[in-house]
Amino acid sequence: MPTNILVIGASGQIGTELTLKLRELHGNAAVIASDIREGSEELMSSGPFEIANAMDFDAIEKLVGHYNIEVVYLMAAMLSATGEKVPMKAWALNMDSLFNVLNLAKDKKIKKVFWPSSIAVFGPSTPKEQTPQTTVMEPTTVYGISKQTGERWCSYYHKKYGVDVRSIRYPGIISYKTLPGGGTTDYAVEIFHEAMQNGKYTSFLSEETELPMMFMDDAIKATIDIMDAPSEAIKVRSSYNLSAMSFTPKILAEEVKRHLPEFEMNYEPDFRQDIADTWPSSIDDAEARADWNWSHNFNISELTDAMFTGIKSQLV
Ligand code: AKB
Repeated sequence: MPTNILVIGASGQIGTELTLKLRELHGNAAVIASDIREGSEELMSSGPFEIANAMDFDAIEKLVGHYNIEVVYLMAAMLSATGEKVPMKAWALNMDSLFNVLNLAKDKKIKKVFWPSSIAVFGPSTPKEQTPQTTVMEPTTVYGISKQTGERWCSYYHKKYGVDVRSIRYPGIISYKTLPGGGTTDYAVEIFHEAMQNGKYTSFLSEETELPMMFMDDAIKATIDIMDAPSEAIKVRSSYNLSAMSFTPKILAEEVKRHLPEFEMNYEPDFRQDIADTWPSSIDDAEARADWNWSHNFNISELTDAMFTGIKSQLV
């Protein structure tokens, strides 16, 4: 019997590619995608898909029972920029969905949980360069507060109830298959689409704003690697720092110019600048590398090449 897996929030930026990768690894029928909205054609046609609200405990419990689910990846969340517009909704979605899944694991209805945290758990009082795994955390966004709180609850459920929950703090994730929605790092995805369609882009972050970033393939690799690691290797049960590269909008614009020499970049920082200013510029992920052998494959040039190739293949 294959292990049946449920991906909640499967239609989103990371959920889409994670589901497709899990289907490649475990077989299409074993990976159930669910979301509150429909996803891409590839996601919907490659295996089971169920409309479900991550905040609805009964709906999630029903899916778990119906498909004999053992492992849940909870990818549904409201991100940093959108969360600031509707703080209470962001809090409700991010926390209720987590408790639903943690409680199913506590009651032994599922065996293993993946839940993503984010660099948004850090705040202005956190050391900005090579931010350590354990450090000051005073997030200023509702998204960051929900992720920091979620980390504490993951750790609590592991210690108190033996729940096998694993988590990583994603940096900005860059991909071409599904657009991100409502994040502060989204400029690093938008720039490629705008460059290829219009030859120019106006960044909502200033040219010197340095943030930690990662190509989607590495984010998926990390997610699968941490879930495949033996339980005793996972020593951090809140969430692991994870790092691949850091860059500014100006540096990324230079990379885009390698492919499109005429590309024009402008800067009009908006409210997202205030969020970015509170986040680290680089991350120390030594513990993830030591505990479960994390390593990344893509640097900024490889990421840029992959984005151009990927978007071009979608345009034909
Ligand atoms: C966001 O910008 O909100 C996300 C994140 C860093 O978690 N991409």
